Amino acid sequence: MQNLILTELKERLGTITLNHPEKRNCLSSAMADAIIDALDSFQKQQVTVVIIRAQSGVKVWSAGYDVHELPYSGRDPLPYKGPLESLIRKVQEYPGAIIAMIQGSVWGGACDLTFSCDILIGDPTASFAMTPAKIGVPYNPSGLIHFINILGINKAKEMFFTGEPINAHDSFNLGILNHLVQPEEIENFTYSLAQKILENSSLAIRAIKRQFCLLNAGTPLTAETFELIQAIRREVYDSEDYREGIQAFLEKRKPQFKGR
Ligand code: YXS
Repeated sequence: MQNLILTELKERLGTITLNHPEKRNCLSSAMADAIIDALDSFQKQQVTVVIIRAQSGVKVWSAGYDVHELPYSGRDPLPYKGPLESLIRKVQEYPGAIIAMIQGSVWGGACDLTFSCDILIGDPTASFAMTPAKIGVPYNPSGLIHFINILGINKAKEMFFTGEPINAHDSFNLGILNHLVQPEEIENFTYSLAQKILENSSLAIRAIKRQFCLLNAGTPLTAETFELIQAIRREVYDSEDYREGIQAFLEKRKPQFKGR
């Protein structure tokens, strides 16, 4: 089995490179587990900064969740303990800075992954498309909060309702990208920013990141609101449209949604 990711460690700077371009670096459970294991290993070695990237020159940074692994019907497609959600929590809880270095297009759950990183640096080939509505997936509250926090609710709604990519220039203007740099500069720029962080107190960075994460987690929900959200989501992933969305993707055709 090929290595789905490549890892590198130089002093306290780790790098994880997505390495499955044949399947557009889609976030299969195997890929998610490999990234989680790499972060666990870096954490044991007290690695303070981790860069997550794809191979140079790819057109697709990651095509998002592996559609073949979406449950066909009747089960939550994005459960709390699912591979994507576990990976996103691992990134958010990692006791150090995680920088997403983005070249190429980012799709679906991979947007949520990058948005959960601490700093995003992209080149002009970077773009972000949130496509659950194209497939018929209801998404989930913890994911939606990430997009509201970064984009504001209006742009977040447009991103989810249209499923259209946001290009690099607009991503920088919207605050998705911390920095937009030329392809030939992005590696040096990212690594020099990482070095600046490495010069600072790792204890302070860990405490500050934890506070950001707790403050960013959104307002508490009442039990009834939480149950209502689950009922709203179940109506969708129990629907014919959900099954049609997955089938259409697998058959490489446009879905025919019927609203039921
Ligand atoms: O046909 P083969 O075996 O060569 O495999 C093809 C694709 O099936 C595969 N692939 C994927 N497999 C599983 N899950 C995926 N998300 C996925 N994306 C791609 O990779 C091989 C090459 O794909 P191909 O021929 O389409 O490449 P391309 O260069 O022409 O187009 C690249 C993309 C990314 C524009 C295209 O692959 C695409 O639109 N992929 C799906 C992007 C997407 O909608 N992702 C969201 C997945 S669902 C998800 O993330 C969440 C559950 S949610 O929906 O809630 O956001």
